[in-house]
Amino acid sequence: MPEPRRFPPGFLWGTATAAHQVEGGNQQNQWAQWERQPGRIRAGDTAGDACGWWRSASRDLALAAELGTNAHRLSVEWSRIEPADGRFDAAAIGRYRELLGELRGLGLRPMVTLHHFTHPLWFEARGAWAAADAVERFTRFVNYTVAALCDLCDLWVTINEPTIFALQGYLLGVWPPGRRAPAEAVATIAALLRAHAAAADAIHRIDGNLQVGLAHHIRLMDPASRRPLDRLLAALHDRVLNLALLDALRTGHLALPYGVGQRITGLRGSCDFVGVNYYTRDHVAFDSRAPRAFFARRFVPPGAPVSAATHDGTPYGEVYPQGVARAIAMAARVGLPLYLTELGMPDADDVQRPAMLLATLGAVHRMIAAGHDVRGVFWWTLVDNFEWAEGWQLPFGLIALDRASGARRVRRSGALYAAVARANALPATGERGAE
Ligand code: IFM
Repeated sequence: MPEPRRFPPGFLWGTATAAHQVEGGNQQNQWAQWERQPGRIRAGDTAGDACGWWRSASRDLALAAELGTNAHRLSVEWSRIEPADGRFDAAAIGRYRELLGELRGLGLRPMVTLHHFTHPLWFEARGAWAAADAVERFTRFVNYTVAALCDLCDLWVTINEPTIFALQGYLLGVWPPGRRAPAEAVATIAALLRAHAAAADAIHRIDGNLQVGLAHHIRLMDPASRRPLDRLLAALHDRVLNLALLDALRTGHLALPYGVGQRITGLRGSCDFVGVNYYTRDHVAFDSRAPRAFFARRFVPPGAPVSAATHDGTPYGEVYPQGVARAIAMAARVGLPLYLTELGMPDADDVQRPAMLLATLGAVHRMIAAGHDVRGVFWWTLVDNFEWAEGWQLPFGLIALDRASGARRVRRSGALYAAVARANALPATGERGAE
């Protein structure tokens, strides 16, 4: 009889959220300001009360425990903890202590992200990451926060998806601050890597046992054909989005296109683990009419399975769960243990997600069996929440949220995740989806 596919003992089965997407009532960060500008967010949505976690997350955290998970990744909201430059709010820290205490009480090991796309309005007004003292300001916040919470959490992510934050906000202009300036995008990534290195050093000084990483979004880039120009463009986009950051972590130097070899103090050796956020892949074709997109057209080939549509009608992405294996292999070049800090897809009716979930976890299992040091999975996300420029239109949750009534309903994929998490194993047979 075939054996269940077991994961290593102590494997973390988690879900992931971010402060602005679930807490509600965050008005003092640059995203809330962006949401107030007409036309920025699909259907005019705002995060609003989100999932109400600032008042109480108890119901959702209890559901996370009922799902059999043993970990949860959340982020802290800098604008709550430091509402004015240099002024810290003990009550906000108190609330985060309560949240972390609640998680631990439910048997969920917390992983805390310090910067997940949002920062205070006062930081933005000072020039955000372009300011000469941005790294110092961030490190001061990190020192305060980690010192206040480290007895409750030993897994820390400094910055979530530096490349996505910089490209969306400073190159494509679809996120705050709405800039379309390639040089600023590159400078922002460099500044975020400096901030990460300084934060990691601060965290390790507070307690050498704390584990620190950065969460990197890997979006696979495949050439649309064997034509040399398609291959060249796919390789270039792969470098910009995926490889340059991993190489910077490995070497401690800024690689093209973020820099020309400049060393970043403390970057090499800053991480104890690398966090990988994987969702999908693009096909890349040379397109002479697309100079703004660096002469590339990125698309999903006709006929490929796709997830829900974004505001412009294009899908969020191809459903390509087996790609997680390639993302793991790619991140392994840094030579550190890995956590899959986000995996998921938007699927309101949960038609595709169950098979995609099992196929994804099957691929993770194969990579572990092949010797990769993957220590846990944090599914994005626990409960439907505010999806940035897509507003409330892309539900990623294992739990569906009815915003009108506040009701929660565990989706079928939630029940499947629960079965795998509880068993710490995938079934040998059964629903295996597109594996
Ligand atoms: O919701 C986001 C999250 O904040 C960062 N990674 C991708 C998710 C889905 O788009």
